[in-house]
Amino acid sequence: MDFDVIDPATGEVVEKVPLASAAETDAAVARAAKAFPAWRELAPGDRARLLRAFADRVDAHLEELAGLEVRNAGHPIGQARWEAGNLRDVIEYYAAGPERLLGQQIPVPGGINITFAEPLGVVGVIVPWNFPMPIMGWGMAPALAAGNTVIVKPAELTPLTARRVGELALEAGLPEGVLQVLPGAGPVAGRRLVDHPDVRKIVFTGSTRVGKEIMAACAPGVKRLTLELGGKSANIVFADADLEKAAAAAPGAVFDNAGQDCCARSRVLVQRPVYDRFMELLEPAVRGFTVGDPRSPATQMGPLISAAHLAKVASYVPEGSPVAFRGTAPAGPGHWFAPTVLASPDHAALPAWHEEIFGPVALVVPFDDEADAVRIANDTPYGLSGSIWTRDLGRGLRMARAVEAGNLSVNSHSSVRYWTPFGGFKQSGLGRELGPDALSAFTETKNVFIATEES
Ligand code: TXE
Repeated sequence: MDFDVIDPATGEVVEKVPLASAAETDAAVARAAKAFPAWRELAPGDRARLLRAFADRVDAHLEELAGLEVRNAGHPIGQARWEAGNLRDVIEYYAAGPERLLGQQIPVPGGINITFAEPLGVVGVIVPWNFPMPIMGWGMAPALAAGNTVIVKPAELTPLTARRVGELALEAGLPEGVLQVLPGAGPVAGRRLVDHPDVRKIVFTGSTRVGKEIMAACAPGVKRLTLELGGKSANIVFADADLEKAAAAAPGAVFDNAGQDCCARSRVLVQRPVYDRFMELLEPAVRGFTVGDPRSPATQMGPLISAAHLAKVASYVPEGSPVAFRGTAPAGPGHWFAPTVLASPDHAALPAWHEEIFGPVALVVPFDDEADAVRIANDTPYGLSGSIWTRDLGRGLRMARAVEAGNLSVNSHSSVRYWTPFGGFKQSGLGRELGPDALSAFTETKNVFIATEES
């Protein structure tokens, strides 16, 4: 079966991409299992060299990959370049892994005790459509570095960059079967990877609903699993903050990537004494957010990924919604939705307050003090990111410790740096990606004891 890949900015079909059947998925797993022993046994320096060559190959094709993502996902070109660069950086970062994957020698009585970091085998990486290149890299690169073979299943809507990256890996010299990219439907190819007994680990980024299904499906085989799921993060602005900075950063914190970001700070909490002033500063920043042609370097926000997703986002802002102000967006064709800020004393009654919208919609609410802000911020099943704006460093740290989320920033809205761990509390996920520890998420620790006492 073929899938129509659509340019979200125009609604036009870019290409028809064949989707893998369950049998084709099984064949890919067989190829990955066959490639595993040699990849695992490769001298660490050689594995590192191949990964560096892979990163170089991506680097040489950054502009091509960014352009492909503009067409496939509607991302503004500046953002798409960052995404391709992030993929290269992540591969390069983990290319240092093979030579640094160390075991331990632990002193024990009666002998010598050694631990080994053993690769798992075949790893399935199931990728969503919101950041196709970075998220592919975060799963694939440490898995390969640790000596596993990998099958990447991109989202149905966004297979184009992943497919090209798979070709670049082969051009860089990665042996056949070490990295395969398998465009396919979630319930067919994705589910087959999850159920296949020879796939030893699944890395999944996507909706909480499918994440829970996958977690249940992994249980019978006790399959290893990393999950990156949804979010409903808070952006907490205290009265003592640099309000100009906080208000200037707030639109990007939720409207970047058209809000299709699991870290989007879609709940903006503002301390009561500065609430009105903050709204005065926020309004021009939202109205001035540049929405339009993703090919223009000046564009800050592109279209939503699909017509179905546009309908879902729009359903959170029905007629009569408490819209404080909105930005602008092209009328169409394409899947456009203007940046929207809601404000209501009855915010808790709105689905937009509780559910992940995954679109450019923010809700602003006042709070009284630290305890109030913590209570509101933590009143969600999610726990991925959040920001705290204050000039009081003690308060910043107190709040960062009290908010139940995996990635907090103080006086900033950045969440992702590939050198540091990324992942969620509560229903936002399981395990961590990126940073030095992600390598060990792709190994089993084996303990070996050698008796040395004479019998
Ligand atoms: O995600 P799905 P969708 C959230 C966001 C969004 C909503 C729905 O709120 O609006 O999820 O997005 C594959 N077995 N996030 O429907 O369905 C699928 O093919 C195995 C947050 O696109 O979860 C794709 O490759 N795999 C999120 C991937 O899972 C399955 C990013 C994600 O698709 C499968 C994306 C199955 N049964 C959406 N069903 C984040 N954390 O950033 C689907 N897939």
